[in-house]
Amino acid sequence: MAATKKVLLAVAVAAFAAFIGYKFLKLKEILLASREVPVKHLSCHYLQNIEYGAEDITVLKDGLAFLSTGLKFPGLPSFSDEPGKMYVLDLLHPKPTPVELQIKGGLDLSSFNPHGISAYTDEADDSVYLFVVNHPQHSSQVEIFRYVEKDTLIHLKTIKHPLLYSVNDIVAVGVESFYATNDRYFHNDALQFLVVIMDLALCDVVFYSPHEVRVVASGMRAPNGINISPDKRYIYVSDIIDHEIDVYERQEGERLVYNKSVAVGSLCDNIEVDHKTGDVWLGCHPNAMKLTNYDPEDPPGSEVLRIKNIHSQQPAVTLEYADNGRVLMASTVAAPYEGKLLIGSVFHKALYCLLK
Ligand SMILES: *[C@@H]1O[C@H](CO)[C@@H](O)[C@H](O)[C@H]1NC(C)=O
Ligand SMILES: [Ca+2]
Ligand SMILES: [Ca+2]
Repeated sequence: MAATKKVLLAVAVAAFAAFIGYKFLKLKEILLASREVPVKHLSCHYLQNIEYGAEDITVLKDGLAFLSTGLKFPGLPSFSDEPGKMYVLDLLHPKPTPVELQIKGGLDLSSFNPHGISAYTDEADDSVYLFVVNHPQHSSQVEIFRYVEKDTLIHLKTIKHPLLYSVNDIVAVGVESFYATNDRYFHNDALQFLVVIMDLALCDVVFYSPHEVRVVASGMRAPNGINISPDKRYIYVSDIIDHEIDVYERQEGERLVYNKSVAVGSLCDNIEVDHKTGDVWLGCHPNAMKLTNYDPEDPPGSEVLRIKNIHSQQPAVTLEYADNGRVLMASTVAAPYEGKLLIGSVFHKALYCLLK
């Protein structure tokens, strides 16, 4: 009897060990832990004044680029004690230089921790609104600003809502409305780690307007970047640990209907869309294990991918830039504008590149 119990116990322990071992293999697969990228450089130089990352960048049709900098995010490196800042840069200028935006209004700047951003131009009067995910004390809220020439943001509103609980990125679709991704389900790190290794798809995309707030897409593992097609008919979401870009069709009443997923083979962060061609540009983490276990001797690399003809039967995914981390660590975003490309990162620098 005692011997049988011992055998059963041994079998149970072995099965549990095998299960944990399997889950760690799964985690290494998710993080692409053994992947190395080939270096593929463009003609680039570092942007001035950007030393602590530019997690998100977006470009208006007239060539003005906005950058969110200095993100502090649990589990990821950060080398500045200062609050985050916003910058603006004119891509039509022969030597584009980021200028810090002055923030006016009631926002607490000492806890400002900007993350995903999105710009919205009101066709009625051409006024520009900048939407910024902010994590003061690691909570989540969305700030809406109006951009005023040349270097001022006027804070209009802070939006907090229980459905906006772990916001990574947003895409504005009106002067006060947007879609947002929640990138994790549990605030608690241990519980969230379990969700990831158990491969549970518990995350969602939320639509917000002053009239209604609701989940519009769910069953995702870790939605990160989000953006919209130039004709505003499709929403693109990067499910970062699935290594896929999900395409949704926008339907009446701001419903999202799943259309398809495009495999990208990398952990893609933010999404930018070329205003003219509709090409989808992705700033990706080629090996996320190197990002979470940050080691300056073996730094996390950078990878920029482009998807052409995303709505066709055969979207083409191409590698546009790759680095092993010696030039740029942990790329998060690639924003194209008429033959130029801005590449931002979690905690490192940002690049200004010429395409072709
Ligand atoms: C996805 O979108 C394409 C392009 O509009 C369309 O042709 C196709 O039928 C859609 N597929 C699904 C499953 O909705
Ligand atoms: Ca964004
Ligand atoms: Ca992001």
